[in-house]
Amino acid sequence: MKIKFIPLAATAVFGLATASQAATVVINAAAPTVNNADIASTTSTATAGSSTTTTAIGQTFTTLANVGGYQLNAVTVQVNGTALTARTFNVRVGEVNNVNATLTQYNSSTTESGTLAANTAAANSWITLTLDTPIMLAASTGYGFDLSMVSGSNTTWLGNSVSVYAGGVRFADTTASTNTGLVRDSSGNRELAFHLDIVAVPEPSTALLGGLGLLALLRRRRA
Ligand SMILES: [Ca+2]
Ligand SMILES: [Ca+2]
Repeated sequence: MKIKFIPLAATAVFGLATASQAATVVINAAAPTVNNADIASTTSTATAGSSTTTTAIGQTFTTLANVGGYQLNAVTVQVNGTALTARTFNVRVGEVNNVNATLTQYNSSTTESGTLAANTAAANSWITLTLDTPIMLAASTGYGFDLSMVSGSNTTWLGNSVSVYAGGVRFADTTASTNTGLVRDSSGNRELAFHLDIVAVPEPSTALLGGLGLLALLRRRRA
């Protein structure tokens, strides 16, 4: 009887591995609240490029200085449009060498896909892609994220025609379909309207050693 359960277990594990690549996608009228270690630039004055199956639109950003680093949970971008048909996005996140470079590429990146159901949104709504597997970010480091289409209509984003966030810049990557990592700044000085849900990671050595030291001290006193 036990042998019969092995294929079932293998199927279950495989299913979990596949699901880990799927982001959850929702749309809201308002931008998420900025709290914890979130990085956001939520003003918009103009359209800021369209994500297609061959063009990714993204934004570079710079993490703050927390020694333990950060965890990126979700990416939110402001969309131009109201009657949105169902569509599937690729959201890619990776480290870059220079957040304000005119031509750069990801040193490494990870991608998840997520589908937005057809909806009628309020004007200038915000699409949030919550990552199935949160991404760990190092302190004081340049990163970028971008969005391209897997299927469905092209999606046009909103942003600023001038720089309002010093830690990065909007970019377009016309090689998104091959995911080769070439990232091109399409305008030089513009911003996506974006929000990154980020929490600081406690420095593990300090917390762990502090706890162990206290425990050892208590044990010594009791002895
Ligand atoms: Ca900027
Ligand atoms: Ca947050």
